[in-house]
Amino acid sequence: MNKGYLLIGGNLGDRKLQLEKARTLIENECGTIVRRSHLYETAPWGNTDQPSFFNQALMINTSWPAFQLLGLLLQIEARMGRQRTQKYGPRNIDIDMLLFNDEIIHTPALEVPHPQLPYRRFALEPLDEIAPDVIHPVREKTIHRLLKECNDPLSVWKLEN
Ligand code: PH2
Ligand code: MG
Ligand code: MG
Repeated sequence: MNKGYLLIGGNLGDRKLQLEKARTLIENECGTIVRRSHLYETAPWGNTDQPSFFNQALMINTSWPAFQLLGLLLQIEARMGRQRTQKYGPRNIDIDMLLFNDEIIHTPALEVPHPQLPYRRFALEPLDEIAPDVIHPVREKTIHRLLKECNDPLSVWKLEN
């Protein structure tokens, strides 16, 4: 069984509902969600002139290898009506693979660990809630340590369910 850590997020429409829908589709098609963080409201990274995001980290058990999983995640985004307009722009749903086992993958279609993970509080903070002791296979540091060392000044608020 493979272990994947995902970050789901969005900042358009009913943000809580979009994440709920994404979790349902992930469970139906990709594998079992065995851990999930709280929802976090997070200041928009990259392009600050847009609504704040809701983000959540998930740990899934899946029998799919990384590339097949990516294909399924992209299909779910498409089915949920994800429009790809501007880079870092607003979106109703985004599903990113943060980690996949301890694999290191560098391809144009897929990079794992997610190359921006160490620089983004909106990803590290939820991930730290469910995987503080997991070791980042490139940095060879725990997620908790990466969070402590992260300089991203953008705010992240844990939501009470
Ligand atoms: N995703 C982005 C760009 N900026 N900002 C926050 N807070 N959360 C995101 O998930 C996010 C972002 C590109 O995927
Ligand atoms: Mg993303
Ligand atoms: Mg994405």
